[in-house]
Amino acid sequence: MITAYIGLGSNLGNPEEQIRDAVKQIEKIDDCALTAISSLYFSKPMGPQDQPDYMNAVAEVQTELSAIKLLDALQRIENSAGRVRKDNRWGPRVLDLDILLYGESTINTERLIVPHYGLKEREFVLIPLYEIIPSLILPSGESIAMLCNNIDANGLKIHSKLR
Ligand code: A4P
Ligand code: MG
Repeated sequence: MITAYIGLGSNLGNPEEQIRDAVKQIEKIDDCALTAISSLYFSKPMGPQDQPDYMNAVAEVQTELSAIKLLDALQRIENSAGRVRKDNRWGPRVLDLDILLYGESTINTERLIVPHYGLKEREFVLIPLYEIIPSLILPSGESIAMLCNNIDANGLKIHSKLR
């Protein structure tokens, strides 16, 4: 059994509804139990500024799935939310589900890079992660507490509880 962390993000359509719906879909993944969920946060867009604000959250799961099977399941949820893959980097999206951490694993394959490459620079990932597991140490040896201390919150704020 592996503990993995999933980042949820949305800034198109109805972001709150899409994130709440994605949480329900994650709960239904076989061989995967949702064990914690952060609050739902408002965040300012990273990247192009001419796009709507985001809503972000982080989920903790305990899973028997391999990392790639977990990615398959998350991409099915993204696709069923109507996600259209475009090549505009950091552009707006209906639903983005990223594997932030998969146990202590470091993965570097064509389809999957874990820990997620943006993890340490994103307040909308670090702060929700800290909310659910303040004692977390990354595979790099860095603590989530130290990373949160050193990041600009960039207007990040709690919108509502997800549970
Ligand atoms: N992939 C590799 N590693 C992973 C991983 N750890 N988890 C591959 C998930 N997927 C991973 O994904 C493209 C490919 O990455 C997948 O097919 C998978 O094989 P994608 O979801 O289409 O693209 P992406 O991850 O969204 O990449 P992109 O466009 O660089 O976006 P980012 O970096 O995720 O940023 N501002 C705020 N406030 N909040 C946000 O959530 N998100 C973005 C998107 C921009 N600005 C934001 C937010
Ligand atoms: Mg993604």
